[in-house]
Amino acid sequence: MKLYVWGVAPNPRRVKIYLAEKGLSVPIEDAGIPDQAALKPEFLEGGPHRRVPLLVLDDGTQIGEAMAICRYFETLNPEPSLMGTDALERATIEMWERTADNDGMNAVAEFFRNSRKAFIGRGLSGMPGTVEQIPGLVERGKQRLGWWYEKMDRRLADHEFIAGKKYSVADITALCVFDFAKRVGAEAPAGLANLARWHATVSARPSAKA
Ligand SMILES: N[C@@H](CCC(=O)N[C@@H](CS)C(=O)NCC(=O)O)C(=O)O
Repeated sequence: MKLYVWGVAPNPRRVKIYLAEKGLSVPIEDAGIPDQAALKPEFLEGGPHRRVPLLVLDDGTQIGEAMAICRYFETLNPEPSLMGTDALERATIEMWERTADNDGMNAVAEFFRNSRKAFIGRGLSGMPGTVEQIPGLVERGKQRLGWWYEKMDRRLADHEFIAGKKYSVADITALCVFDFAKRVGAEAPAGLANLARWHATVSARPSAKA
């Protein structure tokens, strides 16, 4: 089994944090070309997914998408639960994880990929051929991310963690969005006190170093 990642990229980090929380150890390989903003051709040509994270099982089966990989490990290792144990908990965690992915991760990706010279002609991750950048998505991505920050802050006003009383994959995806957005210049506005409190709490967990 091998997990393909890429430097400090935020989507592989979701899986790395998840594995650290579970106490699971998986061989890891960096699929990036050193000192370039691109994945190695042999990785891209190795299957249809063309993105990281990618989990490759011993029989060659490939599992892409961060949450699909987490689901695979969660099914094999249910404890400690990070994806919920009953109907309501599972639905709530999925709701907030998908919100973080859609309105957080995709928003920061819109901002980032459409604004950087390194991604000219590669406006969408993984997609082969030329994908032009769309300048209008830079500002709109930031707006969408701003909406997500506010939504998070309101939710966290009366919930310790995003999905409720327990740390979950919703917190993992949100943390990866928050830290990546800060790194690329789309950080959360000052004054969202609940969001700041939550960020300090989840960042203090040893898994956040992943
Ligand atoms: N929805 C996917 C997103 C994966 C993704 O976009 N990964 C980025 C790195 S964060 C990537 O593979 N980029 C490849 C590229 O830029 O060509 C997931 O959850 O895994």
